[in-house]
Amino acid sequence: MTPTITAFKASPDRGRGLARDMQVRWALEEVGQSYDVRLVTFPEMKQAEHLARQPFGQIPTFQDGDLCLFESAAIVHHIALNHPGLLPADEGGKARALSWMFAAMSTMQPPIVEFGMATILERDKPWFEARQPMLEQAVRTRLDQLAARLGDAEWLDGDFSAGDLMMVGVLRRLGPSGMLADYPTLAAYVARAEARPAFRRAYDDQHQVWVEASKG
Ligand code: GTB
Repeated sequence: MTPTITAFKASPDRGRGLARDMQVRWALEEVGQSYDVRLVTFPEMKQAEHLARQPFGQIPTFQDGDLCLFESAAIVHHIALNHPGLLPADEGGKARALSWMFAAMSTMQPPIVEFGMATILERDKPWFEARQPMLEQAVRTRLDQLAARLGDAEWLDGDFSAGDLMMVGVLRRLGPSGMLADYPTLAAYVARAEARPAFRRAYDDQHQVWVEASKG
């Protein structure tokens, strides 16, 4: 059966692949699983039909037969468990890849998203000038630690895995800030991931959705 995912009909990121359907598309491309996409508007995401798929009224979701999943990391993990290509064969390697997926979502993502959202939403607020350096430092602390662990390695733990896919998905949200330029090994890590054919296919597909939406 061909799974169906949900994605923004008109993504606020203007097709830059920063919304989280990108990670699901990328995982499906990595394992060679074709998929359908149901595009949803913001109002549709808050209606009962979509809330049954995603209780918080968000994208992405993943439906395969009777199984309906939400949370991008859970979806990518499910794909990785059910297809070869995104997890090592040994149990220890699988568990470590899951650690990196959690690290991406729980340790790296919160300061990165908070910094990004403050840049967009709080620029005109009186506290912005005082708060932003603190938020930036919180991101830099995590980038320093991640760069120290990655060193000169190609990927976080052996071959490319779902852990790298989720980590790169989070790091890409720093793109507009230019901050990664201060971390050459992390910038090269992201560039290596973005050069993967599966990433390119996923990126192009979601970008095309934006192109169509912007035609009105
Ligand atoms: N924890 C959930 C997951 O990982 O699946 C979070 C899902 C989520 O945040 N979904 C967002 C959403 O549906 C889209 S991806 N938001 C609508 C809502 O909450 O009403 C987050 C996102 C949105 C926009 C940009 N952007 O414009 O750059 C980047 C990322």
